[in-house]
Amino acid sequence: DARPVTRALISVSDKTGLVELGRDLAARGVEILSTGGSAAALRAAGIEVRDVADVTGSPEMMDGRVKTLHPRIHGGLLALRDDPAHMDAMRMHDIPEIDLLVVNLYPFEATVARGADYAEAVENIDIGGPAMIRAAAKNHRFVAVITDAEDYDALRAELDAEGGTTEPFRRTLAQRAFARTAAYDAAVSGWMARAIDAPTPRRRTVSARFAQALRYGENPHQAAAFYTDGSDRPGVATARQLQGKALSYNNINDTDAAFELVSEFAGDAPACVIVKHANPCGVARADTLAEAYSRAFDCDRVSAFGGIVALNRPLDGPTAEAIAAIFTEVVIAPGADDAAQAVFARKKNLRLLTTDALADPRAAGEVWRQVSGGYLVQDRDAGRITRDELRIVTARAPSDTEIADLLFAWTVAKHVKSNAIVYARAGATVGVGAGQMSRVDSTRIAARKAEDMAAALGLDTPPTKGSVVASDAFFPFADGLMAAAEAGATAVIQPGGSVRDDEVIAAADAAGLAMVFTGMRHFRH
Ligand code: 93A
Repeated sequence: DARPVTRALISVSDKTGLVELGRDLAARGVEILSTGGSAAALRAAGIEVRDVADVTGSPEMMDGRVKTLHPRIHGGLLALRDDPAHMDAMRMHDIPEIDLLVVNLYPFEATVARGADYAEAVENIDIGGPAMIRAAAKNHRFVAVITDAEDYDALRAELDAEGGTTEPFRRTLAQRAFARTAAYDAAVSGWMARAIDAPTPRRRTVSARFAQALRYGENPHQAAAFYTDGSDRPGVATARQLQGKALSYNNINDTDAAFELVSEFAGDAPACVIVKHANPCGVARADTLAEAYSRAFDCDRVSAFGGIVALNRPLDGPTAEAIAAIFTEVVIAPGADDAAQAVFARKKNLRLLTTDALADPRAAGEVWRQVSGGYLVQDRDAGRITRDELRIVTARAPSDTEIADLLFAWTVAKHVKSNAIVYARAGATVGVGAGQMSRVDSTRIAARKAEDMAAALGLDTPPTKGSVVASDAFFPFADGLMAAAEAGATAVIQPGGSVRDDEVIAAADAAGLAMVFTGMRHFRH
């Protein structure tokens, strides 16, 4: 059976919905205790409030650092109502029972996100709020605790239906409350790890905030949800969805892969990435965005069906027309002009996401992955190779055109699941081999897909003729390299570093290939 709410303590930084809630509680005859700013906002709306300072007999002090940290408050939250000794203590020390606590914390995450300095971030670490939240949540047998303005409606519904708060309701709220204080402290320790430049792997917990429930996970029998980490990195988590159905689990994963890759081409010519199952099946840059899309599409038209498209500049009308001509799941771009939005408006299901900018591929960050019984954490692969860093290892040096294509193919290969082989020509991929257990298989698959496309497009030579090839890790034997040469590649980019490099270089020289070593590997599993 429900416990009535006679007294509530309200102390909120985010004042959304505060006045409505206060009015509603006052109308139900609830006595409201409140702290400085919250009390002022309620009073300004004509709602009767008692100051916490009046209860404690002690003023708010030290710039508000000490306002609710007092036995008259914590006693009122923690006392067991069915324990006579606790009730005696309450009477003896003049402690009022608090039945409902409404607190949301100093906006630490938002303060850090807008780039506040160290001292300001520290000042925004809430102490009294989490202490009260944890006290009320511990004592959920008697006390209800609300930590998010989004739960005010649920509280009103509960009070309407039950005339008070029921134990299952209070338990749900208590669980949420502990989730909130845990995420809050994780955000604080994560910020500090960055601020003091703690070495990786950093000793901290992950700060994940529930963002939305998803219809299902990778498969329909798996329940799923999306959590955000509070970072302001442009991408799928921070994008605006302008139209289309809700994103699915796989959509989010694939859109992330597409956007991270296209962001490598910031400041470059118009570029387009098409992703299927987290691997690019076509990447191109060209004079116009529409042409980049069309060339990316021509890499593998079969796989591009139902794909995710990412662009490195705002979506325009002609590109939108071309994309809308086939079934596409998601389009993500740093903006979309009116003409493009008008085209997509005819495709109700097509999801269109826009970001404020591209992601910075060089920015530091962490990547987490779960294994049974634990998590692996590593720095994001922010490695990039410039032309000057390439080491030419063959008798023939690559031409300028080959160099440009080699760097392009290398960038794409970084975003292809290992073993990754990418053929490219004139700024577009022409064959992608992904995720094979042997490098030579990836090499052959990429070439075969290129042949299939040539047949479908009615070309007499496969587009790998005269292409360049990138390999995300070294060729352990000459066989993979020879397979690429047979497919028609004329130049090769790879990390080097195999014990058989000499053999591989000799095979390249014998086939007249130009080859460069990057000295950097891009495994992606
Ligand atoms: O500085 S605190 O850590 N010390 C406290 O005793 C305390 N009590 C509540 N911060 C404290 N609060 C926080 O103040 C609450 O968590 C809430 O975020 C904020 C509400 O302040 P006001 O009502 O003055 O706007």
